[in-house]
Amino acid sequence: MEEVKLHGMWASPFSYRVKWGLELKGIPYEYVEEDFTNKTPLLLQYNPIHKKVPVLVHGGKPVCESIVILEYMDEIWSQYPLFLIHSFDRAMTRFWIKYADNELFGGRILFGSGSGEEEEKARAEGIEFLKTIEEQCLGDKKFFAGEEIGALDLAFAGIAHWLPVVEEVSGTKLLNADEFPRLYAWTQNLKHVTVIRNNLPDADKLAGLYNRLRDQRLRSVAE
Ligand SMILES: N[C@@H](CCC(=O)N[C@@H](CS)C(=O)NCC(=O)O)C(=O)O
Repeated sequence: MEEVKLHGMWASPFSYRVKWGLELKGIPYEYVEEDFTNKTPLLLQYNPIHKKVPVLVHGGKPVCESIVILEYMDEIWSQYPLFLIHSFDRAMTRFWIKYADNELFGGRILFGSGSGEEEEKARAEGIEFLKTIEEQCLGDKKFFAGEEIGALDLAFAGIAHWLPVVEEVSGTKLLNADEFPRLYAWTQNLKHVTVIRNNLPDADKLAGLYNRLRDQRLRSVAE
């Protein structure tokens, strides 16, 4: 089997999408941790356009962008398909992932200019986003992909583990169990899946990082 390497970063939900995909498929891989203040020359060589993680290197060839990587993995390793089999279902999955990846409200709440107005707008958009995916995408299913987790669950996992940290650091509650019972139940179901549970960044460490970055951002805006 050709060598598989994953360049990632411990706090990056995009890196975890790929890590979980590899774990679900049972693919042995070497993990390379990237430091964003001192990226490895290999990362810059593999992803010269965006210079971002994750990058999956398969047999020396780099594949970039988490969702492109997951699709590639399904084509190369057919066990535990992450995308659904039927073309229509696959198209819907891609649609919702694109929708989610355009919604960066968490980043705006945490690392915006700190203005109350901007945070309130990001919060309102976040709640609208959660409502849309609960009603129109999750419905009454256990997981977004059905009975087992799939690409959509990996793509939305930020809501289950990263969002609570964003809420804590910013003091802004979005995912209320009373308001979003089905989505909240999904976050619990997801965190019970062994591969997810065993591969999550420490929430306190994540909160420490987000606090530092938020302070830096607020100081630079104040200057
Ligand atoms: N659309 C990309 C997003 C990847 C991304 O934003 N990666 C961040 C970490 S979460 C990164 O590498 N940032 C490094 C930097 O901006 O210098 C994907 O899905 O892979």
